[in-house]
Amino acid sequence: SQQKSRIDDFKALVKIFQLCHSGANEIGTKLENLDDEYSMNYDHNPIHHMEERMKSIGSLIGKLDRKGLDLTIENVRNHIYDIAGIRVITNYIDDIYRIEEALIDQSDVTLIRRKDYIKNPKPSGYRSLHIVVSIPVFQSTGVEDVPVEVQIRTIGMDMWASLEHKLRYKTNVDPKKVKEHTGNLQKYATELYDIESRMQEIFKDLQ
Ligand code: 0O2
Repeated sequence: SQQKSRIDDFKALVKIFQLCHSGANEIGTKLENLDDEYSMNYDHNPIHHMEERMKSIGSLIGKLDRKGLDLTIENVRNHIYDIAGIRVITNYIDDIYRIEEALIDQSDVTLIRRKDYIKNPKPSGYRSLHIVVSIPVFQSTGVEDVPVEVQIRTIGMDMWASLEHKLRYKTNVDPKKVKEHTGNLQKYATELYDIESRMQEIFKDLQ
């Protein structure tokens, strides 16, 4: 019946979330291990900290809607890669690419999508490296490959994105002020990038 098929779809969606969560755990462990190894071999921690999040159902529906798609298991499987997301905040700009390379070089990790908003910042000024990797998750019933989105950015890029996100989603701010803040934030994104590049040079010089 229709009721049964809806319950089956719901169960399948919960299963996708559980698999993606396990995938994020696997990737999170790999990233922690890479940071440990760097710290031991090079006396430097590329990772400042990490944040893990599962997409909310509201945000999932919103994304499908923006893509003109219904909430079906097929559409979630084929079009949504960020059910599980890990944000990696690095100390320096070079660390972003170091972490990316060391992660995708691992034999069980496959790069399935890459957007470099550092080389090509968004018009807002947003900078970050977004990669989607696929990782096998081993279960009692067999193995399944699942996607995990990894956003890698520096402390400065993260600080900027948090403030800009706040501005973007505040609805009770005077539109004139929003315009002014938006313009300033665009400028500050470039300035922060310059400062972080110069600080990296000092760090390299000291290493
Ligand atoms: P949530 O709920 O955390 O996901 P796609 O995956 O390409 O189909 P999209 O939305 O084009 O969809 O992906 P994009 O733009 O590569 O990455 C979306 C995420 O990047 C956002 O998550 C933000 O976390 C971040 N982001 C992208 N652009 C900006 C920006 O201009 N400013 C800020 N502060 N963050 C940005 P969601 O979808 O908002 O939320």
